Amino acid sequence: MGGLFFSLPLRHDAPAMNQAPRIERRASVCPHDCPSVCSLEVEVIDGRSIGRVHGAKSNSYTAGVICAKVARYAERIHNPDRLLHPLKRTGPKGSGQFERISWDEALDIVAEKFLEAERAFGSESVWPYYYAGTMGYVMRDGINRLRHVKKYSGQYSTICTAMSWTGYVAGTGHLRGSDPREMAVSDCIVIWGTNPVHTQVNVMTHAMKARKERGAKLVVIDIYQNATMKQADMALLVKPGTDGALACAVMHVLFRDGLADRDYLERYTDHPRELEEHLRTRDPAWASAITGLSVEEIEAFAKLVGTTKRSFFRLGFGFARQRNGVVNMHAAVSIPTVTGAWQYEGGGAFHSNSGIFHWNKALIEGHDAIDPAIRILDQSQIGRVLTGDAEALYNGPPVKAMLIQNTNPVSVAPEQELVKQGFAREDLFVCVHEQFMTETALMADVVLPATMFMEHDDLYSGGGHQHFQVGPKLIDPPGECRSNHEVFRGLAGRLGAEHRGFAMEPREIIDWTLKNSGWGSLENLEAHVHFDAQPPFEEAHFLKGFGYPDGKFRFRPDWTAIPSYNNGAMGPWATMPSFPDQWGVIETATEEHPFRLATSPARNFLNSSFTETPTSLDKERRPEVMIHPLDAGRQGIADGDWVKLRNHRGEVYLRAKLFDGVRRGVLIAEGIWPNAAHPFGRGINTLTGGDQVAPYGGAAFHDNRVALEKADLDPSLELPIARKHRRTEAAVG
Ligand SMILES: Nc1nc2c(c(=O)[nH]1)N[C@H]1C(S)=C(S)[C@@H](COP(=O)(O)OP(=O)(O)OC[C@H]3O[C@@H](n4cnc5c(=O)[nH]c(N)nc54)[C@H](O)[C@@H]3O)O[C@H]1N2
Ligand SMILES: Nc1nc2c(c(=O)[nH]1)N[C@H]1C(S)=C(S)[C@@H](COP(=O)(O)OP(=O)(O)OC[C@H]3O[C@@H](n4cnc5c(=O)[nH]c(N)nc54)[C@H](O)[C@@H]3O)O[C@H]1N2
Ligand code: SF4
Ligand SMILES: [Mo]
Repeated sequence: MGGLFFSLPLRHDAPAMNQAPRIERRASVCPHDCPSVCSLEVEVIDGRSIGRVHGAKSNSYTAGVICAKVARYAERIHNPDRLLHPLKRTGPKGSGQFERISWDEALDIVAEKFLEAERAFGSESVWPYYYAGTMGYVMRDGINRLRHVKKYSGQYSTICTAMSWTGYVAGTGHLRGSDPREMAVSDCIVIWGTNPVHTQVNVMTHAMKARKERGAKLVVIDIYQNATMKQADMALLVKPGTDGALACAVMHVLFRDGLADRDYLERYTDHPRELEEHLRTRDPAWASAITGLSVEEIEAFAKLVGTTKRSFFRLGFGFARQRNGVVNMHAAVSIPTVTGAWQYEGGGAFHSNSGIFHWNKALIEGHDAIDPAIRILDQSQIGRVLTGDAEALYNGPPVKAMLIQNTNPVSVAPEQELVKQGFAREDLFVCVHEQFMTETALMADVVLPATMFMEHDDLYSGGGHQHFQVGPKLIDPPGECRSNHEVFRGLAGRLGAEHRGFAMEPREIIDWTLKNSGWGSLENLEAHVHFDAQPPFEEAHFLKGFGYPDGKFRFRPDWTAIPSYNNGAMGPWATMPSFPDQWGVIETATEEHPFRLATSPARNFLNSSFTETPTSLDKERRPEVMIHPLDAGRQGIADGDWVKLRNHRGEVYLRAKLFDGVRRGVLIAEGIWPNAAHPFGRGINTLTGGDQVAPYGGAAFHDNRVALEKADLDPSLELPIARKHRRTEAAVG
């Protein structure tokens, strides 16, 4: 491994009159919340601005390929709508009326409000809230240092990974798996509940290589014919939340037809014979009735993975965003364990490598200041927390003041009606540190302008691969933008928060973190550009045993004691099945709410990011919901009509898109569009729930029962797309 450091000026086409710009190609790494964490080569023009962004060929996972939205990053970093100066609210909350103030004044206000809340309601009434808008460790997680030192309420980060990680680790005991580059030497790649063509394009690079070079079969399991399924050799279109049934029937066939590796099972797993017995009644006919697949499809899939030793299960986040998602993830990772595929190169399973880096975040997060008595509030329940739900507050004080970084909860969090009510509270002080005037920033009292990744130094590691890398500061930020670290610092001084981390520069923190995690030093890392931390084959494939004391994979996990993600059991954990099964806790359709809605990711947005770039908006066009033509016809809905989706949480308007690649009774709304792109400013998360998924929480974004009806809105109504986040009520009239 290793790579080149591209600092030689490369000449591009010279403009006709002026001197040719000086273009350097500099190494960087994509900071966005995407498992691909691509290694980048950025064209830096005259040391001041950014040109094209390329995928690094020197990184064996990125392999020179990145997504289109980051290739055109100049559109985001040099966007005229970027926040450039601190702002103070002058009109009512959400009015968008702000005035420019100085950084000193802004930080003084925030500090004063935090101290005031602390005096009146205790330190837990301040809630720093953040997420993965940047995946850089210094900038993303440094907020926890301030929180620990000041004893502010903590955040239990459930919104994304709580279900999928738990389900996977329940079986394997470790958050790691077969080297994802091994997909290229696999004979069968099962892409399950992820849409990599949209969400992590590099999976396709390696999978397609196997297909081209070895004739590998590509199986895609999803609930609609998404962009990835269009490329599949075997497309399994299941009903939402039924993957547990499919996995059980597959394993039933494997045992029934002698395709289970019994020697492997005896050696490496906890209860193989009980599992076989348990599966005896879970046959393909049983699963067919649940999943909607035919018996033949299930038999064919089971036979394929049972007879192809090098079968690679690439398990995504999406199918775990169902209320039974943890059980389904665990059931899926049980399949390569029954076949023994883990033993072969190109075989086994992969979900995330986040466990291989063993980062020591003590300095970044200020672990020496942790007080275990301080409550930790559930990120996904922000709507309930801010509206005073006693259970969500652990019967503690209300939240009175917040600092929000790298996340846009007014758009992305479930139970949007509650979230909006919370942010509208006059007695809640909110400071949002952002790159754009997001819908959360619009609700703030103080808005601070943030740097982007090429404007500060940070350290990143890949969840979907095995490299880590530093993304250095390449250009100066525009206006008065400051990094997250500078904000912690500025506030720490004013709040009397003492910690050596606040006095250190990001590069010093990175160096300390590398050294204390066993990964050399900053100097060494920069000399290599990126470092390949892939564990040895035997470890990645669990050939020395799985991550439990007896080394055995758990077919029957103790759901209250899964390593790595645990804030105490929550949700309906007590009724979880012991062995893989179809667990009946999803929001099944009812007469009143006869459809099942999933909110899958759009290709040109990344969560709520890139909804501010013109090309992404043009490509996604408008918020739409995919409806089977027969379902639409029954209700007199034509393609392009306005429709209303409604459930007990609220209602949302979008355009109908008739599509026979969804099952009847299933609706798909790709997003996340700004709320303001929908009539009445109600975004898709108005419909999603914040109830905690068992056993450790999380939001079931793809598991919603809804009613569908044709909406009585002017058919020619086109909303001014939310580029400037204009208020839509006026537009709708
Ligand atoms: N372009 C783009 N890229 C992104 C993102 C984005 O919004 N846009 N988001 C980023 C983030 S934060 C994350 S966590 C990752 C997530 O990336 P993924 O792992 O791909 O997960 P999801 O995006 O939640 O959903 C993936 C697929 O799961 C399907 N699905 C939903 N329910 C079920 C089910 O019950 N069974 C099955 N089999 N499939 C189901 C959805 O239809 C969707 O096609 O992507 C990252 N990359
Ligand atoms: N309906 C529905 N809702 C979902 C999902 C879904 O599939 N469907 N997916 C969920 C998932 S998996 C996730 S992870 C969440 C993610 O939701 P968010 O956390 O909101 O995700 P992002 O859009 O990635 O980032 C949020 C913000 O971070 C800002 N930002 C980026 N870098 C920096 C920085 O260095 N400093 C500061 N101060 N700000 C920065 C960006 O400008 C952006 O506005 O959404 C969840 N919501
Ligand atoms: S694929 Fe993901 S990691 Fe790679 S450039 Fe695009 S958003 Fe960034
Ligand atoms: Mo996520």
